[in-house]
Amino acid sequence: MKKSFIVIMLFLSALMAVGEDGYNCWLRYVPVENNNLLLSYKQAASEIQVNGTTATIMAARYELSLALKGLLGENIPLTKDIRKNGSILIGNAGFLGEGRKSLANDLQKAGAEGYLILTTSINQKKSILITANTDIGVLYGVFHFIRLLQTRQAIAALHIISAPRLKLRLLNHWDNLNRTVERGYAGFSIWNWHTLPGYVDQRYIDYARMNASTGINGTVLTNVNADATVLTKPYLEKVKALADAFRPYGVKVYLTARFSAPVELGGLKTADPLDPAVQQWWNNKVNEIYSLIPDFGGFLVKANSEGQPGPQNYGRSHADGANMLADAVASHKGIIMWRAFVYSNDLPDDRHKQAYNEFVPLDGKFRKNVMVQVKNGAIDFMPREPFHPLFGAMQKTPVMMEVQVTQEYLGQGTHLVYLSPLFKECLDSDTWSNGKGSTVAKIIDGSLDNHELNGLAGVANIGNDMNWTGHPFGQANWYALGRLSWDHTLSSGQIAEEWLRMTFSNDAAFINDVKIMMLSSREIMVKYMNPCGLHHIMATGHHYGPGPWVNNLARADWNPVYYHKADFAGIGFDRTPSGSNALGQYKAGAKKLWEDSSTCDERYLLWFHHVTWNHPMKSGRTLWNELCHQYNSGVDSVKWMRQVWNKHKTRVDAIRFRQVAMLLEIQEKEAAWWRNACLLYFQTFSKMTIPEKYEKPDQTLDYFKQLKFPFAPGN
Ligand code: BDP
Repeated sequence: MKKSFIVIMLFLSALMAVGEDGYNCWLRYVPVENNNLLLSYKQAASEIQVNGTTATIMAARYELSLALKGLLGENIPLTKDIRKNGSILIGNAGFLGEGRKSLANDLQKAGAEGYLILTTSINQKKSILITANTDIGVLYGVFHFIRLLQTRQAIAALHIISAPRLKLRLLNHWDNLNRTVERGYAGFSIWNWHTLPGYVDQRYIDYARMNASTGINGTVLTNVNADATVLTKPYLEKVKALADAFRPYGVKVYLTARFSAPVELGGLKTADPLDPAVQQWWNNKVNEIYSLIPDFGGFLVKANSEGQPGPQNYGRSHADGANMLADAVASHKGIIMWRAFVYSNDLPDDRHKQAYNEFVPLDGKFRKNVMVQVKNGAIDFMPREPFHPLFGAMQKTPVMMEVQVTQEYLGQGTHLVYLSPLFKECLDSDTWSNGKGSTVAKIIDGSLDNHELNGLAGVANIGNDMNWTGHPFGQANWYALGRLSWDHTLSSGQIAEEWLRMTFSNDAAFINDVKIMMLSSREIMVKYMNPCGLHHIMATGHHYGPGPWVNNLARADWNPVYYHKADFAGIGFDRTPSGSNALGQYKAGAKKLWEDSSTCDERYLLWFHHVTWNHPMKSGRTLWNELCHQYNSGVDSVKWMRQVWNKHKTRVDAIRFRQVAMLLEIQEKEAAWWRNACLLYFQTFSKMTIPEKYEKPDQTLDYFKQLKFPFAPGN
């Protein structure tokens, strides 16, 4: 062998030994390091019997074999009939014959998508049975079982019954057909429309695996700012190829429907939803889609919002528009997710109030297969918002929640911000719609108002970067979306711990520290970006970095000054009856938390009140000093996050360690940028000094104002 060849090989193997590229996300099947545990796992998994041959059961078999090989370090043989103690049987309960009867109760609890994992006796041999009423339930059960091993749980006596609390567990991709991703920070779209349908990238299958492992069961492939081209025949064939790739994993495909498609594609003069020719056009289009994709999920629609066409262009209501599409998909069991993210420049009213005012009168007017999709907060995916007042206000309509997994306003691709606490904060909020305890979670899971149709969607943070999400910790937010949509009662801590164990390491010291860092990260981001209820003070267009001074945009409610209303007297948006009275859209129980500026939960103070710079805060500080304190403590906390991470250098592979370390360094700089720019700007109104003990801004306000980022991603 040539010497140079050997040197290259050594170099390559050294490289491979030091790092991981993150592609496998949490489906990393690395050897179990504890010998006792390894032995017990080997004893419990000495052979596998698989009942069934469908594509979904084959996917389950593939995953289980792959995982066991990686975790246990050996190929586990398949058997047709269990002969040994310590076997695993996977399969649909339909194969269990008489044995099924004894499981009737458990199977009933598992429902259509849930599963059982039981330690039991099969052929008089101690075995683990993973079964369900459906094949997809079996696959979910297999992923759960694998997770037990990945997180090093004991598996000697299992009795697990699990069923999803939500029916629709969706990703919303804001991916354009040219492969740019609106608000995407992880490269280009993973959908390579040009090479589809002929070329089905392995990545599509791995995407489906990742989703199924968390319970995600649907994906909207295209941007809500929709392009009608995706509804043309050649593109529908590409969509079909994706649907075929995802189907074994239970991931249904949905598309965004551009409301003006009948005009743009069909050559009609109108897209009026009450026009029979328009209705016919959609019926034909829908039939065409279902002839290619029999289990097509339906449409997500952004209409009459931010320049998108919609029924109001023809003097019709959102219900008229949604119902027309709902009628077209109904016979195919399709659904329409109609977004409530609407606000109009022509209305001088507080943007906070507009969706509620528009949609509440339509409650009860939608077809059965329409869901209204509402963002978690009333404005727009801010670091902290009160829950959207539409939750609990449309009891006759299934309302689903939309959260942003991609971090448009939450640090984009450079900040480590674990979002489960944000999602849970909204889910756990009490709307008081049916008295105390009417949480957003109970509204979106349908239990409060008895809705069969229910769901949660997250705007995806996925792109074609090697590790899918750009920031390695972005994967945790994708994972958390899936886990919470399966079971919103899980705690953020449990989800973080599972994810850390599977993605990085089972080392206790590492998990303890990094979990605390993850759980604190959202609050830290709020402090250095939007403390005390500030919101929408980011720079224009790309939304990267601070821009509280911006006051020159075409629409009043696009300008940060519209939201913070800083003046010489004070700061904040008065949403009490003396101001916009957005508070009036909440029930008394919820309102109570916020209505009085002297008792208001301070995390929302400037969201609901305009208060003086000297307003006394619970800390004993004035508002101005509190803002200085919070901005500084946010920055200091990012320094702490860096220390936590650096402490665990030896516990993480070198590549991912360095990626996170570099990103945390950027995060610290950007946190200081937010602090300095915001304090200097607000100081022009407060005329107060930044207390001595805090670090002084290193640049002038003018410097921050002139920063430009013409090629910032996601715009
Ligand atoms: C805003 C985003 C914009 C989206 C819009 C939406 O900046 O890119 O199109 O939300 O949700 O936050 O429709």
